[in-house]
Amino acid sequence: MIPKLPPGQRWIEGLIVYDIGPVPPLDLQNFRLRLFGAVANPQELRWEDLLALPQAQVRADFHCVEGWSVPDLLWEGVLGATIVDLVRPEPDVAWVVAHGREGYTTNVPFSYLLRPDTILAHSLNGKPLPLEHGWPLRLVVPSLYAWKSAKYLVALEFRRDLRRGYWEERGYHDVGDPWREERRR
Ligand SMILES: Nc1nc2c(c(=O)[nH]1)N[C@H]1C(S)=C(S)[C@@H](COP(=O)(O)O)O[C@H]1N2
Ligand SMILES: [Mo]
Repeated sequence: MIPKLPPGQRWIEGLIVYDIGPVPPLDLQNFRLRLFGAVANPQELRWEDLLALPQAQVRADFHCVEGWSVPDLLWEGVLGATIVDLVRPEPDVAWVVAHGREGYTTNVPFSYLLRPDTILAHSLNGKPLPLEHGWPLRLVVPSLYAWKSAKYLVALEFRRDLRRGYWEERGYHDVGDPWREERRR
């Protein structure tokens, strides 16, 4: 497979870490993933609940808005579509806000959560997620710029209206599709 590069991007070998601030420590026993908002069946999943859901693998390139792209990463976890089946969002849900445990947020169009390569990943290239890449769980949306792939994921909030996340409030695009170069709005 020849990887394809979105406009204005260049390939690099490995991920560059970006964090808005220090990340609180976590014991997996205390891990909870809250799935809440405009859904019929809200959830608070423990680590073992997450692992009991159908598991999937996704191979995808990763595109950062700063201009670098990393080819061919292998993520493993639970597909966004599996989460949607579980919580049954109301028909008019249009946005999902992903929350990181250090307070990071990002808004993702609901339709992108259903992409076949969108995954809540606990493993990268066959190993548990390294701490700096989001341990223990990360939302990975390969079809959007990397700031939409929230690390240290602790909640997904299903919304009818747009609530901007950390970078979106600072001028980054609400959708962020690298193929349309949606870097800023
Ligand atoms: N929780 C959280 N997720 C985050 C960020 C963050 O600061 N906190 N930074 C985002 C940005 S701006 C980028 S470019 C990618 C970087 O991913 P990496 O650190 O795994 O390379 O993570 C995104 N997800
Ligand atoms: Mo970024």
